[in-house]
Amino acid sequence: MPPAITIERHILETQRAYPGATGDFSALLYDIAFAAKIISSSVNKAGLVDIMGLTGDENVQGELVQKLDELANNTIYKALDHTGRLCCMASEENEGIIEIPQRFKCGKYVLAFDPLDGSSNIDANVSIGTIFSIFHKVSSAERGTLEDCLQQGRKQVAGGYIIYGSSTMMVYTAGNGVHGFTLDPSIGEFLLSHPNIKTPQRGNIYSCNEGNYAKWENGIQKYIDYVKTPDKASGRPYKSRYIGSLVADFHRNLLYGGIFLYPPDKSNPLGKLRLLYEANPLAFIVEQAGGAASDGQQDILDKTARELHERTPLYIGSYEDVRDIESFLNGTRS
Ligand code: AHM
Ligand code: MG
Repeated sequence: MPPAITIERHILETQRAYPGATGDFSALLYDIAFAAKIISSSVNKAGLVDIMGLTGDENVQGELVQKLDELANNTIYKALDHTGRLCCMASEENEGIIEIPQRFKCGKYVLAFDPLDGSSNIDANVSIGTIFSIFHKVSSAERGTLEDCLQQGRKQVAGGYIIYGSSTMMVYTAGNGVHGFTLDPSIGEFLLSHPNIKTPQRGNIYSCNEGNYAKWENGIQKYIDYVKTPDKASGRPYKSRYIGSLVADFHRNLLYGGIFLYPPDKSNPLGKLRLLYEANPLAFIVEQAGGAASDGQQDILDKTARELHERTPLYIGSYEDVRDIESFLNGTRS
């Protein structure tokens, strides 16, 4: 039996390729994995909240009654605020940047995250996830500033997600391939289960909220009509798969091949998803896996956010499929 490779060992072995590395970055990834284990344990107990509430145990009830996305947000913050590795954080749950308390040292990295994406699915036991992105601090300020958060996607040092599904997995890239780890709950360790993930150049799955079809621009409607039109030679019709939980939809398509779309529509002119902590890290992962991510005009990683919660249209997945949708959007195909 080959030796089990823990996420810690994998991160440390990768670090050896960078002789000047201080270990801060490795430790930061490991801190995120630690927070993910705590969140995973809370997510797995989500259905028990009411049952346990009946016992009248204030402690347990007090902890579990906290909304899970709030709990996930606090867990990540508390796992990282004191480490001296971050200069600031940005979260979907906080309007402004999250400062590192004055009593703690400031570090050289920035963390942007969506603590619990798709959390409206929790009550139905549907997979949800945490998404994160890491940048270097670039401002000359003593502590982190907005400038440190609003960097071009290509400047990311790492991007990743944790999926709380039938098992819990952490998938990340630091620019040297995409690696996936599955949590073994019996020993509390993430073990390398998906080394060097590559996504098919073309898939046969499309994932979108097709209920919005009538609100989409013509190019998107035509693309959707196209993938549904049978043509055996090019593998159409595509299969429609939509969970409504970005991490879960993205993860499935990454492994099987396909495209995820969240286009703009009349009520959301920039779409729904956020550039900094949803689109950017997944775009980094998909490019490293051989796929592509676009907003219809340009690659997601070429964009620079102008505000923390900036939204972006998102077309992400297999390379050929993303280029197809761009050609429908720019009118070279119809
Ligand atoms: P959230 O950040 O409020 O959880 O919303 C993001 C979620 C994504 O997980 C998912 O892709 C999308 O919203 C689904 O939106 P819709 O219900 O419009 O299809
Ligand atoms: Mg989200």
